[in-house]
Amino acid sequence: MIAVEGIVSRVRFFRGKRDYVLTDGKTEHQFFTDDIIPQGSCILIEGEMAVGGIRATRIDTLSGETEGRVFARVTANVAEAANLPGAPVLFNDGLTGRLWPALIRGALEAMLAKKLGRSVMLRFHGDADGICGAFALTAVLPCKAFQQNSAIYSVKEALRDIAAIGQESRPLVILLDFGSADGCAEGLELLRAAGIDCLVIDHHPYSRKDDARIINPFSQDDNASKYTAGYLACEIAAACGLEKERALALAKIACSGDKSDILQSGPDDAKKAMVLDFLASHVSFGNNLDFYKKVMEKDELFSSIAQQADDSIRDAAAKAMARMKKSETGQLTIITFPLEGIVVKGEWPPSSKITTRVFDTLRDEAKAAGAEKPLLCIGYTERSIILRLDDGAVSLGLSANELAERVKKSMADFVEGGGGHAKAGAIRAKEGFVKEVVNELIREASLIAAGDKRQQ
Ligand SMILES: [Mn+2]
Repeated sequence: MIAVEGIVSRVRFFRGKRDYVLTDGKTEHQFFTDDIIPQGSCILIEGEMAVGGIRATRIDTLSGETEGRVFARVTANVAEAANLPGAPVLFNDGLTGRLWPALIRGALEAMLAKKLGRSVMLRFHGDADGICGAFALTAVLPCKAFQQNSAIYSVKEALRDIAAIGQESRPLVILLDFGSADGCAEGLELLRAAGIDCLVIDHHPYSRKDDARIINPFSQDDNASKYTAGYLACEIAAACGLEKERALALAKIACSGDKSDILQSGPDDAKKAMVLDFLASHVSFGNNLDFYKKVMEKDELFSSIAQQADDSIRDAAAKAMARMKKSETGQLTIITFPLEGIVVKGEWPPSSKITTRVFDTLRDEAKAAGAEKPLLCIGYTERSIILRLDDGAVSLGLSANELAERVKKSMADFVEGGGGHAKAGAIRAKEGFVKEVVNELIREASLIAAGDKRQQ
């Protein structure tokens, strides 16, 4: 007689009969029985060896402490067999090194989920960063993947997911590129109450830093958004065995889409990111990944979409330039333009892309005319302000991030948030106050350009 304990990881129907796979994380046992056993069950079987596996004569469902013990052993066995790398595979700096234990935990969770045949639902943010991360994760872990456009995982969405997979085998929900904001806490709590595990891979500022379910570089540093969620997902996928080249290629597109410079993305990555952003802004909530895969695989389709995406940025930029205002202080040229009526929130093209295009166009024109001067471009909608600076402006002592920090302090009642790098930044103003903030930015920038560098 044979006795084995473990978790039922596969159920197969074959010629009117069921056969099962029982795993302890190291060894898989095939067995069959007339009983109906749900996938994910933790059981002890006794039986005899027969053709096609163990013929079970007795099956006990394990619960409580015994189940906990078996589950822990399965986890330990998977971890041992996984041979996970000791350091980040794609980009190893101080921060990713410190984040590595959390990333490894995510990788182990994914490997375990695959081993146990868990029902996994992946909700990815609808942009290049989220989509590339989802490509990477689904390459190592079978998931049902769906796009999410809102930044908040609401109670409503949690209830929908509970209805969708709550009854399945050891359900797991993964939120990618959103999910750590405080506004998501209630939704996540509901999942937990429904017995659904969850894992959040995100790179937005958050406050619940003791939540072990959240993998987020802001746990290590307050200025960590450049470690994008897509990059983190690629790092996890690489630890799970995704070929390094493929993981790196996806991570570069993800970083390019989110304007992160950690991986030296090139023009090809930027083009792919633009196409994904363009597509994502055109498809509605709940889209799965197949559509994106198809476009990326078909060269002709990809090129024609890239062309369309680019044309609409060009058209929007032309409209914005027809409205721009110019002011000059010393060497610095400041261009401002309202994007009201040109940008529709959530649609293509976004204000950041239009502002960048105006900025590039003006610089190209100045260069062609041999009249290059330090340039600051400010595009704004009802709520958001986009800043672009060239090297000349930076050498005058200007920085988009610094400007954002200044108005956050000097206009605390008018500004909700903002930040960025030296040459690019964004500010969120409170409703009705965007013009005041833009005027203050012009004033501050003019002061600095006029030589008032002591404040830096
Ligand atoms: Mn992102």
